[in-house]
Amino acid sequence: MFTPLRYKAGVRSVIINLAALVCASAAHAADLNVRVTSEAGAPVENAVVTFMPATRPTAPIRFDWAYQIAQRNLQFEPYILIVPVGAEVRFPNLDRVRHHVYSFSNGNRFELELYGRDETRSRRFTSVGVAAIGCNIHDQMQAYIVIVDTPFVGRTGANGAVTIPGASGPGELRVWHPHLRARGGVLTRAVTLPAAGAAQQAFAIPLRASGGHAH
Ligand SMILES: [Cu+2]
Repeated sequence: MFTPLRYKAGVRSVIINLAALVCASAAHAADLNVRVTSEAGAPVENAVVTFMPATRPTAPIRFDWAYQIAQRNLQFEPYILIVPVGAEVRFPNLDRVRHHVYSFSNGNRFELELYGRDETRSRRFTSVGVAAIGCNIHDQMQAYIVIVDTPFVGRTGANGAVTIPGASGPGELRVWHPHLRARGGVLTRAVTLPAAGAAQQAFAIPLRASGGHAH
């Protein structure tokens, strides 16, 4: 017979078991930790790391950040934007002055003629790759849109590290950085990631002098 007390204890143990299950699955999810440094060992910020699994994911790719590059204080924000191929990117102008946004990058050429404050233009990016973004009026304005066809992607922080959740199995790991001295600015490495637990990968990348650019 179930007494109310034993029933309560039963519910509690079910809750505890559920919590244990959730913790266990979080601990066993395949996390890919990648550290990117210069050849001298300094952390490299703004490197985009992608993992392309041998078995291509078929689900639509969606990221939880805004597909947007704003113009504010004569700078693009953010400096690096990652979007899935086919995404429409907005370019709101939050400055008092007008900007003329363009890219000459192969497959992603576009030009947004001069437009002014609080106006927005948008543009769809249909080619996987990198679109270097500039402004015809302000040479110092620079940004990059990295267009990807994999959900396993991230950008390194100031500590040169990025964690890409859910990546597992065989595939190709790629590191791109605007100043990386390699063909297309990309280094690749074939890897086989474990199905569970955390995997560690490290890249020491050759960098071009950045020409004094803040990034
Ligand atoms: Cu401008």
